[in-house]
Amino acid sequence: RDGYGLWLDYQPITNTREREGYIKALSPWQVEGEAATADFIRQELTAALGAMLGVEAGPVGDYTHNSLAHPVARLLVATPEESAVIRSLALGDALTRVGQEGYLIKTTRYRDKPITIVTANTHAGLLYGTFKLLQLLQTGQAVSNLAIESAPATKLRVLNHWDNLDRYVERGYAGESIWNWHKLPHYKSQRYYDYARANASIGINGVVLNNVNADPLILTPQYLVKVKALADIFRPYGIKVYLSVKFSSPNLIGGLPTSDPLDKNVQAWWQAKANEIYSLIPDFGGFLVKANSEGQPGPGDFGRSHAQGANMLADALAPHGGNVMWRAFVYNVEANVERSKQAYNEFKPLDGTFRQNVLVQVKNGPIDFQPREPFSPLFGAMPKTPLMMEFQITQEYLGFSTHLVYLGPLYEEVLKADTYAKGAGSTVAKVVDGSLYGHGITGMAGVANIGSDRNWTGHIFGQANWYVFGQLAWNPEVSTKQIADDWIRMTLTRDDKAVNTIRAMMMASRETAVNYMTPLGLHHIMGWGHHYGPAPWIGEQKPDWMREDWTSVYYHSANATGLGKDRTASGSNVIAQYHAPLRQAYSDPKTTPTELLLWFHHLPWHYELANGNSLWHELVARYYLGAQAVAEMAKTWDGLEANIPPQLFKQVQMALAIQTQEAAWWRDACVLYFQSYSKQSLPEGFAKPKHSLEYYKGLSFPHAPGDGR
Ligand code: BDP
Repeated sequence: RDGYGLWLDYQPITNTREREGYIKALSPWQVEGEAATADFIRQELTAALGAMLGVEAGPVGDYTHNSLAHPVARLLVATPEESAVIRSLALGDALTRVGQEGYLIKTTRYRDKPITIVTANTHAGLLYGTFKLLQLLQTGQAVSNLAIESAPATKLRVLNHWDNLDRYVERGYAGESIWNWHKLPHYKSQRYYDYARANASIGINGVVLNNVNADPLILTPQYLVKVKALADIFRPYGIKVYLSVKFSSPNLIGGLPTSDPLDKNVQAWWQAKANEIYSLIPDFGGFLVKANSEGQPGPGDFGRSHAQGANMLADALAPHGGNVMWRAFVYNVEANVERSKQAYNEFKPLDGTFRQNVLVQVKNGPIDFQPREPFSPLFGAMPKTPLMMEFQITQEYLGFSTHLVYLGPLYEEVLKADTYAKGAGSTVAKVVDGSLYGHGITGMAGVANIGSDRNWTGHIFGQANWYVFGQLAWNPEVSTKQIADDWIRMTLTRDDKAVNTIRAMMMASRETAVNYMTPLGLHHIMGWGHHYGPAPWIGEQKPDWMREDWTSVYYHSANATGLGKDRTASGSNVIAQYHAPLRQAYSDPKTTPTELLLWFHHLPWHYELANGNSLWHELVARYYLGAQAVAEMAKTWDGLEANIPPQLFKQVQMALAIQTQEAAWWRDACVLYFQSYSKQSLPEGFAKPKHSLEYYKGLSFPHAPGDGR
């Protein structure tokens, strides 16, 4: 086992009692229906139940029989439409409740015999239900008395691939893009099917194939046939394709003199383009757009608003049922407004002016995907607009693909955060799932960490981040601790003791990364461009060409008196963008969560924290704690060798050795750097860094993976 099988690497169930219980409840099994999806479900059950239980593929009679007369299996997977047996069962309005993509898994009786059914209104629902049932087996749960009713909380559950057409993956750390554009459409790699299957197993139903920094060529006929090939592969797995589009495409590939969204010819160009796409891909999902952000073109180039730009695209897609996912990741150094405030300033006034098929896609934090930030104040500020969550699964700021950082707790922290937009309980999750404001169209996007590395994500534990993203998009309220537990059992080991140890490791890993990288609310102090390693000194001597809001000093504001970014009324006043009582809480360091202290406040080095430590002391303590925790994690992992498949064990062990080194590097570089401002010695008990600050400043990484531009 080398990691290719992900969480779907069905292992034989060795506990005899357990296995016999499963066989009794589920064998023989049967899938009714003829669609491609039903075939796929048949294949999956054949493989899974074969491997886990040793039962043969068990079709009972004729799949297409659709009659009450023919023999019925113990496990029946079918829609009511395709199964007279399902239709004959008294399911009440349960199927209505689960909607288009949900499912029921139920132990019931048919002709006086026990039967387990997986049923749904659609084939996609059947697929999700089947994977859920298999997950129960993989994680050792009882299946003799099931009554599961599940429906996704969000409609669009989408991976965003930042993949360029030349296969470079922006912020990708797991090899080149899995899309081999050159060989498409004719060469259909097995990877595409395996990828779709993995996504389907966690409820992901949309894939944006290309980078938000989009190449306009993706919309040319030459590429659209390639896109179609992928769409055809993904369809039976319930997955739609979307494309990132460059706003200036009408000009760049359409030969028009402008891309102004109010220009009739530009509108006609997009309409024709949409027609062309839908003639190839009738269920095409829509467009993702990064506009007027980090140098990308947009409606602002023509004096138009984001809404005017988004609406033009929305109008082109609407007749076909497509959506626009318009990103709110905008900031502009010329605006002279502190970066974290800009998205809100620009988008909030547009609330209510977007077409019905536009979602505004908002990154979880106001700046970027930092190890820790408060939630973006846009959540809760645009009641009339569906806001799509954008999480980053790829670990751009969290250790690339060598650091073990389980992102579940980060996602959960954001989703559970209370915006207070409509009083207490107005969580980010409720904004995103549409329940707070009654939006019908909702979604969650995750920037993929997938590449052509054999194990998909570079780091085995990166798979857990892909997995947890899918699970949270389905149900944002679910416990990420439970998800970690399931993932470990499905991927690494079913030994209870080992599972507990690994789960504890995973659950602590994000806080550990925060501690050795950016404790106490620090942020954006990493290497220039590639974002590899610590570089809090960026911007100390700023050359003219350097954007101030890309420097580190802009964010940590260290000086002789103290540290941290003042975002209260005496500073940039971001706190005004939050609802009461957060606004008040964040205005005072005493009522600001310690974890976010330096995100909101510039505090004196001797500022006393709740635990009695000075800011300087606590900062140092957290850096050392973080680095120490990684070393301990590595030791813990060493003790698990007997429980983990050898190749997986080794991969993680090597990565942990790198992480141990890099955590110490972060600690030493940052402590020395901040010490040059605090002018205080290290508190007692903390060993002196090995090298000088100059040494760390002098390190350079010319070919570290980055943005590829
Ligand atoms: C930043 C990345 C950059 C992306 C940008 C984005 O550094 O590569 O293009 O986000 O989300 O985090 O558009």
